[in-house]
Amino acid sequence: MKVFYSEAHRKHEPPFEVFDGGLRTPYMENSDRMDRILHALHQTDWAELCEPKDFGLDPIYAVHDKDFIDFLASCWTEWLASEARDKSTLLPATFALRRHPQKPTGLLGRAGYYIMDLSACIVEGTYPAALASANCALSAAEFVSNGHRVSFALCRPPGHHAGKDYAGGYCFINNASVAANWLSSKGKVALIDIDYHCGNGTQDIFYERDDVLTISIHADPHFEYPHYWGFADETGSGAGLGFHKNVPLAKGTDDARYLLALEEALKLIRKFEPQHLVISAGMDIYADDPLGTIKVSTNGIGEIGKRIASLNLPTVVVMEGGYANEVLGRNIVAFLNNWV
Ligand code: SP5
Ligand code: ZN
Repeated sequence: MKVFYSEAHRKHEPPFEVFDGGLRTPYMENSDRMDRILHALHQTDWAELCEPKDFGLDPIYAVHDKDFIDFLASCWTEWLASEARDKSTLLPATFALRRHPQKPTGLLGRAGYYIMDLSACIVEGTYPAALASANCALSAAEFVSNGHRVSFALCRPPGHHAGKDYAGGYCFINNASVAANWLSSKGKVALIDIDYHCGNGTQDIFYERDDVLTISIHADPHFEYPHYWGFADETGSGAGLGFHKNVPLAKGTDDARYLLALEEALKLIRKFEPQHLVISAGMDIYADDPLGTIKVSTNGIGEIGKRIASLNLPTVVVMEGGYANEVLGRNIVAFLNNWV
């Protein structure tokens, strides 16, 4: 299996994030995650690592506002030139609610406009890492569109919380959405998001479209981040009405109950008859994930992969979250094994 991966992520290593209550915590979305996955992939006899190709900015502008990408490109230099005392990471303390159309010109005003929370911390290497990560997803999509049945985009930073014009939840550019949109020029695309958290950015990007079916299975936003998206009654709008599906799950959801929710999603995908499938593959549904409350086992993750693979669609697997670093490699291999 081709695995598209870039070392550029290593320079995106924010020193901390801020949890609810103001608790400064070491950044959970760290490069050790990739080292664990790389180690596990090297133990297999099927993983073939490849450098991504550079697709330029056009496929990124096709899903994100140019102003937002311009902000990501310039904010670090502006941050260093600013008056801030601690410049270790760019992190605003005031956030836009989007109820008011004003976009201020100052750096912190734009930062609070384009970032939704305290876990999308920006450092010098963030923008190059985010671009390389999107190029991994695009390279994986191109490979599959050339007639192969599967590829894995080992993306870091992840992408599914990044919307048209905002970053959030460790995500800056929505890799899976960039890939799905690129594939959509070749026919209908289904995107299934199994990360523990609702894929709000993906929902935002495709909400009004009927050519990309988006489905997210995740912890119920009544108790879990990202809190304001992911409810079952959000089903798309305009032409996209009926082409988005959220499946919120209760705390403690086990393998059996998860698989029931998955079957519901797979039924919709079969009915949609897409040309390609993109999977936002977060591994934070795992029982011992430090950010999760869902209790899916490694066997369960294997079974989820098996059932998705049984759709028999050309498939791009895109890495999203997963923070139980010690077992992250084992879990992603259990998932991908179904395609080899
Ligand atoms: C890609 C991805 O998985 N992003 C997740 C971002 C979550 N950020 C908010 C974390 C809220 C932390 N709550 C603390 C629970 C500790 N038990
Ligand atoms: Zn997640």
